[in-house]
Amino acid sequence: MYFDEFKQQLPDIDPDETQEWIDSLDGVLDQEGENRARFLLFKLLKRARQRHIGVPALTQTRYINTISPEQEPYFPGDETLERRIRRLIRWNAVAMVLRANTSYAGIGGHLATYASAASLYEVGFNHFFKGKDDPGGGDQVFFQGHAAPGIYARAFLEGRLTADRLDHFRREVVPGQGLSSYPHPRLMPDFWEFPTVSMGLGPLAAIYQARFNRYLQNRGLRDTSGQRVWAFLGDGEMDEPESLAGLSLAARDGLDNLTFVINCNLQRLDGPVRGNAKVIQELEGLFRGAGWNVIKVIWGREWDELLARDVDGVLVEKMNSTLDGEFQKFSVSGGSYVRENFFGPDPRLRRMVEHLSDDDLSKLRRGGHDYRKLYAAYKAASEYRGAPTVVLAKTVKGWTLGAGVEARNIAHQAKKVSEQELRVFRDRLELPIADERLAEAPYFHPGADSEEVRYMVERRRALGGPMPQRVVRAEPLPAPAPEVDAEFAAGSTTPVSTTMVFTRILRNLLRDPGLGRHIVPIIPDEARTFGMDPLFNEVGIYAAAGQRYEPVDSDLVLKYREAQNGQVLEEGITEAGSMASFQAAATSYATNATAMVPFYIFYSMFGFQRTGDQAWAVGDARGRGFMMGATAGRTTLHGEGLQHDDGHTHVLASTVPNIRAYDPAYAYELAAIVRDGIERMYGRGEDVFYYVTLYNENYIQAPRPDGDGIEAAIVRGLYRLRQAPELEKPVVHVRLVGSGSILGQVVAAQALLAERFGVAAEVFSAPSFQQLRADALATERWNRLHPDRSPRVPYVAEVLGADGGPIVAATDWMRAVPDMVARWLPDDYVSLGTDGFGRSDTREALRAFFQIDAPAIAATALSQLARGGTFPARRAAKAIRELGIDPDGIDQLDL
Ligand SMILES: Cc1ncc(C[n+]2csc(CCOP(=O)(O)OP(=O)(O)O)c2C)c(N)n1
Ligand SMILES: [Mg+2]
Repeated sequence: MYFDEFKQQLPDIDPDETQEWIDSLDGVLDQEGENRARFLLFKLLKRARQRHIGVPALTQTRYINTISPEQEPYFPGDETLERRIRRLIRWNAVAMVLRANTSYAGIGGHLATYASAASLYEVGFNHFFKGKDDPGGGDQVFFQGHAAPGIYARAFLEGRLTADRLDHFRREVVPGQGLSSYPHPRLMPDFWEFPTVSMGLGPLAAIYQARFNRYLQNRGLRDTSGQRVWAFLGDGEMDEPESLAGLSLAARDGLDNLTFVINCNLQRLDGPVRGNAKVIQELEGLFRGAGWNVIKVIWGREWDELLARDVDGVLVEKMNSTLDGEFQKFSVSGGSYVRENFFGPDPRLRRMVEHLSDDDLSKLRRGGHDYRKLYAAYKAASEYRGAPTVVLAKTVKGWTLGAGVEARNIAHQAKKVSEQELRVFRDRLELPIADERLAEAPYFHPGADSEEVRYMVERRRALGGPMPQRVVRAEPLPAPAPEVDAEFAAGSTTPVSTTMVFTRILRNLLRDPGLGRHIVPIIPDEARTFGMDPLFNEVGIYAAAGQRYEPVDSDLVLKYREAQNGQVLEEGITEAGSMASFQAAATSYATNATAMVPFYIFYSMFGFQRTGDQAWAVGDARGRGFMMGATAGRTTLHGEGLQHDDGHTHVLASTVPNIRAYDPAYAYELAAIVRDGIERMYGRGEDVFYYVTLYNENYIQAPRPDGDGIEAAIVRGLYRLRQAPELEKPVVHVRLVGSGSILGQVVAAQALLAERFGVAAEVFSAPSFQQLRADALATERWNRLHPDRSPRVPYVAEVLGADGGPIVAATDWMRAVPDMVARWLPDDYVSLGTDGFGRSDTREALRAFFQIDAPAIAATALSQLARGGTFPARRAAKAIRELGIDPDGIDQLDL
């Protein structure tokens, strides 16, 4: 609507007045030139903004600091002392990486990133980041992954890490002894909170973390109003699609509890981020366009005086028109080059710096190295209301590391510096380290009583304790009440899907007096597909602004109800955003001292396949919760075709070490898995999370078999569902195994074998091949390491022993899933599955095509019996044809 004001066809109530304004502009342009005209227009726009006229913000402003010198606040710290602290940290960060690489060539580590970001972090540590003891609960800081050395060096000075610990940087095999290469809560659970080093995931996770803090607040679960989320990011990292994916959500939800700090050193790994343009300007446009508050910190204080004398606007124009690639060249080329090539070409600019020596010119710093400018930016960011803020800080990669590294294209990879360079570095940092010790790159600690250490420790104490720090102080949650799942033991009388069963479990959980408030349903625009839309009205959809309109279905019971205290996170079509949301909820027991139970329900194909890296991050972050892959199965979801039919995410899920993956067939199995999961994660505090697949095929849900220990067996992954039928002798035996929706085909195959071929089959349900494999691997390892003891038997082999005939396993997944346990079973174990691309057709046709239907299972059993000599081979061959299978038909993998 704002843009309409500029349209010509809008009526003009005073054309003469309008023409006067246009004439004035023309006059300035003709007589005083472009710079003056631009200056005036910017002034007018600024004034318009101040007076709230409602003109949209420019997406790009001039290439100068957003906060001008007269707007800078009083700096409350001791700038000189804080510089000395920075120097100590810089030194130790470098020493740690050098020592590691001297002792263990190739162990790696980064010097240049932290060197460029030291001031960005230190302003935060000394003046802004609130620790866990802060009454508001403390800030949540996402550290740039490869800046970790500097964070360790600070912890060393504070006395949180010993020199020995620093000497174990990147050597973590002995638990508790090493320091992770990057932030990994899995490996340093008392230190790091947020895994960040997979670029792009940090910015997205930080946005959803800030949003989740608001969710907790608005639902009355925890007061998070005193907390701020800080995300430190690289300018190269911003090219990841995930980095920008959440920007509009952050603005829409008014997340003024969120600050991004982007370290714009203009470089990534290989070279310049935007050599032919300006990354800061590009990012400003993106963020401002998305509705963020943008603060640019481009120039250090030395430039203030020059800009104040820029009466013709030539300096600003030069700043605007110089490319990042050129700025990099100025950084490495020294003062006289800058005089000639930056100031020199324009005589007015050249005159402006006549009073400065070449050395002075080389010391005209970038803003990200000016502590006061950063302080002003962070303060403004913290005080800004109504939108998130991004601080775009221009820095030099490798700053202080010397000419061999600073702003060089190789800076990112630099892991070594010569003794000579180290000497220069030491002198620059003014540290009392003897020449003869330089070769060993010793750590330097001035002592706990030194002024520096006392100052930094005192600052942290005043701000609520050390940072980073991960603590778990959430209360355990109660087990679900019996009413949550009692109904599922009886099975169903009408055909229903496991998705419908799950919806029922979720509803019961939401009503559970002890757990209900802690349940977080997360759904990316698919609730209706899964039959979960009744939740919209029942518990409401979370909306920061509540519901400011009357929904079209307001007269219906199942209305689309948004509310500020809504419980469902209806994320819209963003699996990446939903995973970030899941991560925030799943780690809430640690990051917000409030255990929450997220159920993230999604189209299974678009889960692990699309956002597998985020699942890995959840595992790293020790997240706890349930990922529910609905519409699972290559043939069970039948009409949607190749891009939808998921027959492989159980393989992908099995690559995450702490995931428990389940493929339940019946309501009672699903109920047992969910109950065990809640007790395991929120009662006993195990750092695992779940992947559970759900189907949309309606069938009669079997009643729970009698017998003690059935739930335990379900959780372990395998149990006998049906005995072999009593048949007339002589009887041949086989064993059939299935999971998920294909268990029904296995049960049908049992009848087929008995009725048509006189073969007696037992049926086993295997809700988790992955858990069976985990148990077998652990058992095998024990046996390998204890050759003198009688071997233990893996659970899968115990249940499916050597006797009982060949074993045929069938699922709606790739054969790799049942094959996970093949190694521990007799040689005649064979699997059937859905390898190959899916396609659309009827379920029956698809299951015949992939050979996982009852006839195919029965035929396979007969074939295996024939190979073993207990069934006539010619009869088996005939049976295959009788069962409607073309033995020479096309293999689905060849299509
Ligand atoms: C998803 C992903 N891809 C690649 C990398 C490897 N990597 C680590 S740092 C880096 C360059 C980072 O550049 P930038 O974001 O500008 O950070 P800087 O070090 O310059 O602050 C790359 C490519 C990674 N960590 N994650
Ligand atoms: Mg960079």
